[in-house]
Amino acid sequence: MEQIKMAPKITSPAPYRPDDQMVLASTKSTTDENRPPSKCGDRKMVIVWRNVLVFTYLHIGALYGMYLAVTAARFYTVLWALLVTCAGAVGITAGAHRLWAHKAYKAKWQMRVILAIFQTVAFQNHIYEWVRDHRVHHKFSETDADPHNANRGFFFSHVGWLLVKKHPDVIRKGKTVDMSDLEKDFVVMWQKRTYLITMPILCLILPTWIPCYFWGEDGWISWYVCYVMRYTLSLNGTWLVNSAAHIWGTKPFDKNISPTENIPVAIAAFGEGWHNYHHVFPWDYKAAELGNYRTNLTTAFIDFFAWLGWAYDLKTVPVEMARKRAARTGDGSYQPQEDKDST
Ligand code: ST9
Ligand code: ZN
Ligand code: ZN
Repeated sequence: MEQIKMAPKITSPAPYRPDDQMVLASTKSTTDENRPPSKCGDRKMVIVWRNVLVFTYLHIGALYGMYLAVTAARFYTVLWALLVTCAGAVGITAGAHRLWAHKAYKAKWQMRVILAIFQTVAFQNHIYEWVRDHRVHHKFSETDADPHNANRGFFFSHVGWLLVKKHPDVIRKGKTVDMSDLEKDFVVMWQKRTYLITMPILCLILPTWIPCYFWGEDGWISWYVCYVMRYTLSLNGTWLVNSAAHIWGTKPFDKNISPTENIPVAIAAFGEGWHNYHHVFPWDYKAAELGNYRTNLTTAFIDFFAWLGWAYDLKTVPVEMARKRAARTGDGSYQPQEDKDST
């Protein structure tokens, strides 16, 4: 396992740099500074009603799906929904996030194909678009150029950003993000080209059809449990990283940024809730200081593939470097490793 002794030179994606904030802040007028955070300048938000309708249906349908899951669905159907949730989740966390957005490790093409299939199951846009938005989020965190800017409140950073047109800064500053590594990855580009066909098959049709064909589940139940409920809950698990883990929790590594360490989110989002650490050290393949599998299922998944030889060049941050950073910029909540081990 590769241990990085010094902050590695990463050109893309740029890790969070306080200078980005400062440059942006210095170009703002005093009026901009004084504006309440919930408003987006003088710009009128353009609501995308198609998305409002779709997400309203999904959330009402998910409640109905939960009701069906406990009252009418077969046991295997619920188990299947759980399995599909896990596949989609690691497609996002181990694939889109840690591998493609942050290059925290390398993967052989066989593993990249599996991750691309799983990422398609999750339907959170194709890998290229997901990574572009995420790199922009890290580079321009908590500014108008951040697609889900947490300064605009819980609702906006959770789901609101998907219900309105993007702020022009997201698109303008987003163009400065280097995506050439993904453009060279045939798996990513193939998924992008075929997404409109593969996504409905892998996210909607197969998850619904398999319970009907193999164990005779009712089509209506399967649709609401294995697609609507499973998909909507997975989306909310992911969105909590952008909302809750940017609002509530401790900041042991950098108190000057909004991302936090949030244990419930870490569990719900397969290990992506150690978000203060992640914004400070985005290249760590664990997206957390320690490799505790209970709160970081994604790390277990990557470690398994590393054991198989399909994942390699895993990047980590030495505990000593994290400790020094905590002492310099943390909020005082950092616990040295020995203390954590004893809890
Ligand atoms: C979803 C994504 O849910 C969730 C991501 C969350 C990330 C969390 C990260 C945390 C870690 C991971 C945790 C995982 C945990 C998993 C646990 C699971 C249990 N840079 O977008 P358009 C340009 S998606 C540069 O249409 P509008 C570009 O030219 C849900 N340029 O903007 C683009 O054209 P093209 C499913 C950019 O019109 C053009 O602008 N998906 C950038 O303002 C137009 O782009 C949906 O529901 C950029 N960043 O519309 C779809 N962005 O793409 C929702 C854009 O051709 N989206 N450009 O190059 C939409 O409908 C629209 O995007 C919109 C904005 C209405 C929101
Ligand atoms: Zn974040
Ligand atoms: Zn990230």
